[in-house]
Amino acid sequence: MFHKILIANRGEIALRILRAAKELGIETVAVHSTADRDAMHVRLADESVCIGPPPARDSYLNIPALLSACEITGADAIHPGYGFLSENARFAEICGEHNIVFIGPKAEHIRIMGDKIEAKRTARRLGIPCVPGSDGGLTDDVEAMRVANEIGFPVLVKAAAGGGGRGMKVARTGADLSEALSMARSEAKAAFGDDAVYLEKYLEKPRHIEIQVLGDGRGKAVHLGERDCSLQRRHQKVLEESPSPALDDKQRADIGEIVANAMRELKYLGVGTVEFLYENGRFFFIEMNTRIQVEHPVTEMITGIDLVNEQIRIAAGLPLTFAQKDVKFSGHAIECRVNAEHPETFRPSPGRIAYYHPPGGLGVRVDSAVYQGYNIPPNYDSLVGKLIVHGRTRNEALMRLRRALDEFIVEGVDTTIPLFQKLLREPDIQNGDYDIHWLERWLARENA
Ligand code: MV4
Repeated sequence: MFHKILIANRGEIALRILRAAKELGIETVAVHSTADRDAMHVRLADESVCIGPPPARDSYLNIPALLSACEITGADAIHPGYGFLSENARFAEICGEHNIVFIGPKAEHIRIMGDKIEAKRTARRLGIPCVPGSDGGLTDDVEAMRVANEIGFPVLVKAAAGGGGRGMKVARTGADLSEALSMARSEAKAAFGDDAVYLEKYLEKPRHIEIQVLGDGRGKAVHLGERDCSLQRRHQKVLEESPSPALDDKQRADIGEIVANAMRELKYLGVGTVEFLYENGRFFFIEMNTRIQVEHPVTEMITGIDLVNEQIRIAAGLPLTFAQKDVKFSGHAIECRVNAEHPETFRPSPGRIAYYHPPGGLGVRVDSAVYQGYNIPPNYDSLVGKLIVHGRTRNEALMRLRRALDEFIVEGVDTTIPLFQKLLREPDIQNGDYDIHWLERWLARENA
């Protein structure tokens, strides 16, 4: 097992990793920019190293600084968290070249899944159902038109180097297609330095359902159920829940088994999330994330499995301590991402937290790294914390979430707590009857 883990991240996920490491008896090194000097994970870590000024490119993305911090502290592993370098295959390789274990998947799998065309090819080869479309990148507009006529309009042009909604263009007719192609290519070139694009049938009103997987890298893998992440705004998840209100147990077991088998075949190592669009009873693979995700606590609350603990153990070469038959799902969990933003305009609201009182009680978890007197810096994302609740049923979880939100006091900055209090009064939310566009439609009506 590792002697010392360097946590190459900040905020709540840095604290989350620190907690898992400490419970495994592993020493922790916190790295921070000058803006995060007073961060909670810095205070709680065994050691800390300032790795640069606030801009991420000079600190949390600064590979030489991170490796130097490992060198001077003697850390033998790095946990990248999510965002920053967590899906940077080259960083994973560089860690290996310096005999530092990258706590994450094999670099080759990070690379494959980072190229959305390769990811789909691999998913298809592994028997995972995909959205109909081009089987690779599009060489020219003629081929694009041929594929579009085959699969039928509307179609979606996507960037191979994209993901998370970046570089997507809808074409509803042939006349729209060439413009959509050229816009997608130029945006992809500008954003990612790679203008490769591919085509998919555009699904009008899907849900976003993702499957959590865990593999030991040697052919054993399990799925840990799904998370319904359809409530999103500008491709940022706002609320996630498990199980999905749209699925029954057979659908859950079927798609879970397909994904688990695919990860066994791939010899996938560590945690991963296989993303699907779900429409009219069918699943369509869109992407795979090769990192721990913000919303992982939803899965932890219904399975009782500590995903970061498993990540660290697997990276240290230990076997999975359970098989698929041992994974039991219990109850219902819902997560709200509480941001320091205005609840209607979403304008970021960094600054000093004058008063902070998080909710508690049975089935309530708050994953946050803020505290009373903490100054939320303007340099990074605006996450104050994740409020996760668990209940025996979805209705119990909803009631508990409503109660916990009423208890959650954060003064000194705006937060999106009022947004959630309003959202939970909506019948569609209470009924679980929403798709990926529901939230933006609702916000447009509410803030009109
Ligand atoms: C799609 C789609 C409809 N049809 N692909 C957005 C981010 C990236 N994960 C893929 N995304 C989408 N891909 C096809 N063929 C609609 C979206 C999409 C979306 C997906 C999940 C959650 C929120 C979304 C918001 C807008 C568009």
